[in-house]
Amino acid sequence: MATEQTYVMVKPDGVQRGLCGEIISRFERKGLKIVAMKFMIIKKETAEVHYGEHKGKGFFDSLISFITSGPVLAMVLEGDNAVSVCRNLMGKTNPQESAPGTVRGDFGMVTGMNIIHGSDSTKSAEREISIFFKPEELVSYKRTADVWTYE
Ligand code: D4T
Repeated sequence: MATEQTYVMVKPDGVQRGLCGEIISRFERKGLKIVAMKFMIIKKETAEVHYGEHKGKGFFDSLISFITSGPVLAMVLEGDNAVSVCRNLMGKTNPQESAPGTVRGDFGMVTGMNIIHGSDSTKSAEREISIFFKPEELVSYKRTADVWTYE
């Protein structure tokens, strides 16, 4: 089993639209384990580090001002292949192309307000988790439901 941790974040539009509970619930019901969670307003400098790969692109400034415009709900989720499992639950970057049943497919209309972020690789996950969480904020525990989740 390839147990991974991934960084998932409900963006300011998702928070403002009251979707935090719905989104957490989807990940929980899937079988992912919550390892850490934090509600915060991201500082501009931190947002620029997080989205560093997009620096210089046309949408960079609006992306930074959007992601810092209100609170986000940041979390670390764990499970077998958690990175790709979470990306599949989120849907494509453009919500108009996301499949129904995904978070973006069910709730979003435009790429610039696509409700949720999730790491796109285990390398990105490691980097993003370390930007938003201290190692001691990741909670290590045994989840009894795992015996009914994994063979
Ligand atoms: P994030 O990183 O937010 O989970 O989104 P994705 O991984 O699905 O997509 P991304 O890195 O390509 O884009 C990051 C972020 O920028 C916004 N965006 C993206 C935008 O406003 N306009 C654009 O043209 C693109 C490509 C949306 C997500």
